[in-house]
Amino acid sequence: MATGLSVGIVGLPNVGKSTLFNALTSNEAAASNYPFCTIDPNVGIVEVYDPRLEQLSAISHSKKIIYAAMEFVDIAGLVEGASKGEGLGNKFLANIRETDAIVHVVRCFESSDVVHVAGKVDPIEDIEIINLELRLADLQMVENTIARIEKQVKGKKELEATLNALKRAQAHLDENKPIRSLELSHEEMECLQPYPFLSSKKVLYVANVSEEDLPEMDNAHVRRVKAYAEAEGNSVIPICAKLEEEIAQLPPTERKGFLESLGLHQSGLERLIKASFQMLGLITYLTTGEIETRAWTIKEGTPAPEAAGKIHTDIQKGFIRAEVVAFEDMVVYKGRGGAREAGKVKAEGKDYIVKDGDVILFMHN
Ligand SMILES: Nc1nc2c(ncn2[C@@H]2O[C@H](COP(=O)(O)OP(=O)(O)O)[C@@H](O)[C@H]2O)c(=O)[nH]1
Ligand SMILES: [Mg+2]
Repeated sequence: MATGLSVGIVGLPNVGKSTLFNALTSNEAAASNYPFCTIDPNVGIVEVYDPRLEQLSAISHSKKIIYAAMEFVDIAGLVEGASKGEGLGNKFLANIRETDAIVHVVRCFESSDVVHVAGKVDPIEDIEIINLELRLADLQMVENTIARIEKQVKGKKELEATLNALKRAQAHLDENKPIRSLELSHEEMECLQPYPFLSSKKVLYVANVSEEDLPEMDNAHVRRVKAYAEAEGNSVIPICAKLEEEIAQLPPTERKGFLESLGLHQSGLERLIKASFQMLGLITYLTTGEIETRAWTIKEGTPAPEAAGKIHTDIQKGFIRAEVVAFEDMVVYKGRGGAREAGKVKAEGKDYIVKDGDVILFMHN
């Protein structure tokens, strides 16, 4: 995968997944640096817009800007019974296994034109249908794995820990709980690491509201989803997918004015991308020069050499130090030279933990 970060869009049929996905990926500015974005019609690569890059690029007179990127996968066909193979269910469940996190779209709009699969709009029931399928698929996987390992375990003590961890996972799923809420020891976590549980993935709910709910994007359905998600420790982003579709068709220069005319400040897609970043604990550091200004995505808490490894493994291996300027200082002192004169360039060693907005020049041999 080109970006190293993939999010699966799930939800019942007719809730607005494809509308949202198409808006994300038809965005004119999107994916210009990612030539592989058309391999699969259900997979799209989206640039993570970040105004800091434009500012830095102007300071450095960069020839190009490369934004961070995220992959979205439109996972269709999840219906009640998917874990039993209903409606090609297993194929779609397999697609989810390959993603890093889940965006769960929930229908919070009433519309007599759009049929609801269950005949009425009830976001909590919808959420629970999907979540149940994910847990059932996990349960099936865990049962098959336990059966297989039990045959091998005789004389192989090292498999016992894995077997015990799998049995704990099984018991948890049997209680109707997602793996994400199972507290695991470090050892158990390592044992379960090879098994891609669907219900262990982080979830962000998108409450798809009607055009009539703009600009507040609040209604009784949304409030129920928020309460439900809060109890689970998950977040909700209210979005009007129909509106996002319209915005994506506008030339980029007209989007802001259009949003503001509706009383909105940010597109739902921007909020969704930001929230996905946050959910995955990701941050961005920056490099800038005449050739390019570029965003690099790392996990929060990444030490400098590993962050450098994103650019090239040679820089990680030969790491000497990181010369770090905070983004704000780059702006105030108009570049690295000015920041240096003002004493704002810090030389950091291999234990330095990279922060969001660090503008870094790596020294290596
Ligand atoms: N009124 C309204 N209709 C929507 C909205 N989002 C999606 N739809 C409609 O709902 C139908 C199903 O949407 P689609 O994105 O194909 O759903 P999917 O099955 O989840 O991929 C389409 O006719 C959309 O135009 C929305 O925010 N408001
Ligand atoms: Mg669809």
